[in-house]
Amino acid sequence: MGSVRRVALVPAFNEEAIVGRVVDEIRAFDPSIDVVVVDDGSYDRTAEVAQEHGATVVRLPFNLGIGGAVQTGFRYAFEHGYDLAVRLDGDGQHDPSQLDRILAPVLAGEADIAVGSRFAEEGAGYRSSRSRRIGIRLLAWVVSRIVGRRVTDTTSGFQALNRRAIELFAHDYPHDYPEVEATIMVSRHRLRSVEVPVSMRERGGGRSSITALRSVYYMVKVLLAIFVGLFRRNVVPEEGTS
Ligand SMILES: Nc1nc2c(ncn2[C@@H]2O[C@H](COP(=O)(O)OP(=O)(O)OP(=O)(O)O)[C@@H](O)[C@H]2O)c(=O)[nH]1
Ligand SMILES: [Mg+2]
Repeated sequence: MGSVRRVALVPAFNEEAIVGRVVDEIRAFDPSIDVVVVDDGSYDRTAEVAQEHGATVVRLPFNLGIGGAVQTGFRYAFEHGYDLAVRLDGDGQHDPSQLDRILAPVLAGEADIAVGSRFAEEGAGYRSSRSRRIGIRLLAWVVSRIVGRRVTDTTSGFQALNRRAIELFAHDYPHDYPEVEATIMVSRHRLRSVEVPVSMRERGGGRSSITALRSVYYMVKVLLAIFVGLFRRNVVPEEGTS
């Protein structure tokens, strides 16, 4: 892996409590990887903490939301010529010591994008509220039907991507419920995507964007977004635009 130009992209919104540890742990896994924290208009010290821990920080002028933050990261990766990117949440849920699992299929040239799944293994012990679990199953079923392969974790942001996938997401990334729609986008662009079993932690600090009450609302909206997305034109031509 030594010669591959690689970057870790970390979207973070008000994650001052944990983002420093996330940066340190990524470095512990791979001391020579570049770490880029996209600070999504935080009102706390997220940007300062990330910088103190040696990350490059891209500061958005105001809170764009997760999709905008993630696409900013991919643009950075594309424009700076990275061949390989990993993406981890800034709240500490993705364990950098498991990066080798998601990197393996991409480095082997078997996939353009590999996604860590909490639910790929039977009986995987990820704790979540009941309403959220039902929602997760329903979404997984809908998305699997659309993309024609089994997807178990439609909202996972723990991902490894090669240059082709970086290029696609640099040019076009959904903003509302990005991971779910992005999975479908990847399939429509005929990129090769695989799921890899991982374990995820509970949040290390801060606050989740999805409270129990909002789960149902989230489900209805995301299903609508998927439906609308089916009629969406592919923005990026099939052969790369670079
Ligand atoms: N909530 C939220 N998170 C953002 C935003 N922009 C970037 N992020 C980051 O995106 C990542 C995912 O957000 P989370 O709120 O943890 O979403 P989640 O992981 O699906 O939900 P939990 O499982 O409850 O943590 C975190 O690293 C956030 O810091 C934003 O506008 N809102
Ligand atoms: Mg999270």
